[in-house]
Amino acid sequence: MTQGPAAQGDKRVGSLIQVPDPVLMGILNVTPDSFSDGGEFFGVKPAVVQAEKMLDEGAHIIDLGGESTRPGSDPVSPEEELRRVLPVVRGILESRPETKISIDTYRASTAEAALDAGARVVNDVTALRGDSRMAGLVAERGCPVVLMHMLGEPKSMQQDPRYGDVVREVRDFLAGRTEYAASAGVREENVILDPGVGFGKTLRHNLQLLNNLDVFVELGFPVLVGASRKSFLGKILGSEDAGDRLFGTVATSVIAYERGATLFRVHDVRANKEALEVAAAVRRV
Ligand code: HH2
Repeated sequence: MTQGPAAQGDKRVGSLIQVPDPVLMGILNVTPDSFSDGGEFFGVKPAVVQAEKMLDEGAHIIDLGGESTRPGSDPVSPEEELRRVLPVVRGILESRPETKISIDTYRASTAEAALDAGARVVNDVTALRGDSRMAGLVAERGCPVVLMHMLGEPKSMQQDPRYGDVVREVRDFLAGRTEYAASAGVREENVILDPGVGFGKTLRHNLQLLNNLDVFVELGFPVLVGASRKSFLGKILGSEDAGDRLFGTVATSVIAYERGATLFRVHDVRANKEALEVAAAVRRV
């Protein structure tokens, strides 16, 4: 199995991230239907304002998505996805030219256009399975790529997901995807792994993954966690409204950090950043 660069204690991700961990990735969904912030930042101006706010709060990366992958969602057309995200990439870079934008897409055409416009990371929830051109594109551009685990597809993934051993199966899947990425020419220092909280997982599966993140860290690549405001938190807390899950989200960030995760994909940058700064200070003593 491939052992990535983090195995040697190097927290750098490709040519992109040379900041100390933890790395905060602020979520920006320009969709009418995302589970938490759907519709809120639909349109270039509100999206750019939200990106500026997250950058001011200390986000290192803005993760921009134009298609919801919430359970039960339908895909949008490639043209529509591009129409949503491209003006926002341009708008953010016009306002804050140094911004590291990650494009949350599984389509090579969308990723390519966003990279051409100045995005620097590809966040692929299908781990390079959704589009046969994606691996080649990422390899050619030499950009960091997030490889995420998902069981099935968004439309049906939450209908009775089953595993023999969820931690082992997700780990084996991610290890296999790192090998695929390497075979396509993706440099190992550009690979980020993500167990895919909420993507074809029950509450128990999500908790088992969070509790065993060190297993993924041991693969030797930086690990990203995207638990922000997700419905498993609502199941624990009894909160129907995704906006009421901030404190639960912060708990997941600190726990994930303690188990070795490096990148945190969150809606609420300031709260998660402050909690992680405290956790990092404790670790440094
Ligand atoms: N979760 C979502 C979308 N993209 N990417 C990664 N790498 N990891 C995640 O956990 C992840 C992701 C879903 O959350 P969100 O973007 O908030 O909602 P929606 O898909 O409804 O737009």
